[in-house]
Amino acid sequence: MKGLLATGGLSLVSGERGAAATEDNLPGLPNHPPSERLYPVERNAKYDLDSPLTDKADMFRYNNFYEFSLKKDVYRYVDPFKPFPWEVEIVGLCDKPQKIDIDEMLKKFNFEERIYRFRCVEAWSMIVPWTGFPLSDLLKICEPSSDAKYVSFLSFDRPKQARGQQIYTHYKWPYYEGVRMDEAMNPLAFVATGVYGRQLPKQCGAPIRIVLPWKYGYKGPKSIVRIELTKSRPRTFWNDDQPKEYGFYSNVNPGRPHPRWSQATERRLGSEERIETELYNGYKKEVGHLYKGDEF
Ligand SMILES: Nc1nc2c(c(=O)[nH]1)N[C@H]1C(S)=C(S)[C@@H](COP(=O)(O)O)O[C@H]1N2
Ligand SMILES: [Mo]
Repeated sequence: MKGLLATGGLSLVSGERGAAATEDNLPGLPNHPPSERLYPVERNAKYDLDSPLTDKADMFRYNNFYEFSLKKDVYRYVDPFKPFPWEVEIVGLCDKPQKIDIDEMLKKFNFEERIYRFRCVEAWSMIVPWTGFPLSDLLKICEPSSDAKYVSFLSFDRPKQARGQQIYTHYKWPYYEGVRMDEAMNPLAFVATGVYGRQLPKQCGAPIRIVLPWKYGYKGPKSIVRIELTKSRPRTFWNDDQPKEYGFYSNVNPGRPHPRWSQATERRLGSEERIETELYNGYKKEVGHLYKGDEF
């Protein structure tokens, strides 16, 4: 309820564009000084794009995070969520399973900024400057065994802090996702702790989320607490929920319509115009070799 007043009330996302988006009225920003001191970090020129960045005021208000709400008003409900302190445990088929704290990650990894396209299965998209490090860096410190063929991710389970986990009981909480090991080790696969040169806001998956820009957005779980290396293919939240609509791979593919809508075009947040969706979200050069092309 607090969000209603704190964020300027009922105006729609598009109505809020152009309104002075000062740092103070951006919702959901956590306050964690050790992590705050990291930002901003240097942009990696290899992952720059010609398109203009999505307005951060839009990105911070137009979210999917079903742990809080099924509508595009997640930012109004994230107040009780406490993303610091936070540990991620890495378990399963590896020589050095471990728990690692966000503050330790800040010291251990080389953080960079990368601008990626982002495509939701609902056919909206954004251009986002993420801060983080390659997922392969995180997996390597655990020394995966040769029989680790898949990587699964688990989000938090805190019904007291996330109202959606109390009221949307038909979902199998906590949120879980997974990819093949070679997908996880691809240089594009990214672990984000920040966005727009600061800590991730709560509604964007603070303090740590997975970003796989060639897949639909739901393949990148937010606020993860566990990573597991497995021999067999893990189950995934949306595939378990609607197996005909959401496959394990879920690579962005304009030629494969969702059973209820086309995937040929997308709407960039902040615009009404529709643009053509590209195979693998435009990252064919980077990830095309991983697939035959008929994966679902
Ligand atoms: N834990 C969790 N992760 C999640 C989701 C969710 O509901 N819960 N939604 C997914 C979907 S459908 C999308 S499109 C992106 C949205 O990220 P954004 O809100 O930062 O744009 O988060 C993904 N990760
Ligand atoms: Mo999505």
